[in-house]
Amino acid sequence: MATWDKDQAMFIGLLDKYSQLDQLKSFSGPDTIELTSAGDGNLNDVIRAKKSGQSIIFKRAPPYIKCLGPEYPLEPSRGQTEYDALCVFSELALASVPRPYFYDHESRTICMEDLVTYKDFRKQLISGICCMEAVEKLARDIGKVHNQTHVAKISERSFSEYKSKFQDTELVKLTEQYIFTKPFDKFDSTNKLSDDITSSLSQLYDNPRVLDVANDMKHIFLTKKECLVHGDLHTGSVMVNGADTKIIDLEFAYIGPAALDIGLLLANYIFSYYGHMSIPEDHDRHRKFAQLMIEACKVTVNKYLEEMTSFVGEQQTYQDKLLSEMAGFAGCELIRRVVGAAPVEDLHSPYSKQDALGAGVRLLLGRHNITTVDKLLVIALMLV
Ligand code: ADP
Ligand code: SR1
Ligand code: MG
Repeated sequence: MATWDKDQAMFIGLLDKYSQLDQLKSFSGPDTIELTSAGDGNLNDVIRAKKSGQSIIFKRAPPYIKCLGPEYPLEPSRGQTEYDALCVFSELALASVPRPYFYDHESRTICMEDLVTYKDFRKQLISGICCMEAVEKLARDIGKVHNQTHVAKISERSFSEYKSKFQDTELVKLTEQYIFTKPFDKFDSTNKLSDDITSSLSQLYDNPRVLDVANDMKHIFLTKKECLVHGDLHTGSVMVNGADTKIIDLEFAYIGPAALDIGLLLANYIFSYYGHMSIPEDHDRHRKFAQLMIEACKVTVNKYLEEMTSFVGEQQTYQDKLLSEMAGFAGCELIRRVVGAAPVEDLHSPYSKQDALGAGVRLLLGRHNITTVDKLLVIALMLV
């Protein structure tokens, strides 16, 4: 694992600068701190700093897309959005995110609580570990934030304030490109079209209806301004500790459609479903876990809707549309993780990739007939 020892002086300087913060008191002084990598994300460096048995996290943004390389520039001030979103989430949904300590403009570094006892949710799901209370809490936390920032719920003035704080940053453009555009262009050079999915690609690239619906979803993503959304809510953006969850990686936050976060999350439970269904060894155990992922999707939508009670127009019509949009966003996420630049580890076998791609295509084609989570699952997973 990488170390950041060459950056000692810089981090010690930062801790000195913010030493008036209570949470950082034990880090002040000139002594060295131990710096190690806390994890591997697609975009940023996440660094754990330890001193006298205490630890904190620094998150620093390189001026490019880390997983693609320096030839793909990306605005490094994205940490400001993440810090602002951390503050709003921790206020509106108590204990939903790591506690934010500071954002330092000059060095473009966020400092936050170290979730040292928590684990990457995606990795837990891959290992076959999932606590339904955690699924429920996650859905409720997202519901709380959406509900309390919703255009139909808060004053025009408060909504405008959120809109000016969370503008469409370069990260929104990145999602537009890497979820809604590039994966649907078979000639795009950033796509990762592995040989084991070649035979499945025609259902995507040779069906103009699929490409049209993906384009509709892009339009909704860019224009529907409903509430503050996380913007990149895959299972790697969540850390778990038993029944508790923390949402991380909020740099994509913006004012967007309420359906986006839950749509992405459902797709990620479906990755786990297909990942486990395609493991031949110990099949009964993996099948059982896959069934739990179906339950996770249902619990997610139901608990989310218990919290997210805001609506525009007539309530049932609004909710039907919300579910249909969730299906569309889930479809785009399912497809982009199979063919696009940022794959997921859950899909480890040719079958699981082909199945996820098929589910994505079916959700896009069927999205206008989907108004419940049960129907979404029947169509995605071809349940009978
Ligand atoms: P990126 O923006 O590059 O995707 P993430 O915010 O997703 O980075 O973080 C990458 C990894 O770093 C996470 O998967 C997790 O393992 C670790 N990590 C991030 N934030 C924290 C935190 N507050 N406490 C402990 N580990 C963290
Ligand atoms: C090049 S796309 C990188 C991806 O990583 C982030 O976590 C987002 O999901 C983004 O789409
Ligand atoms: Mg991440």
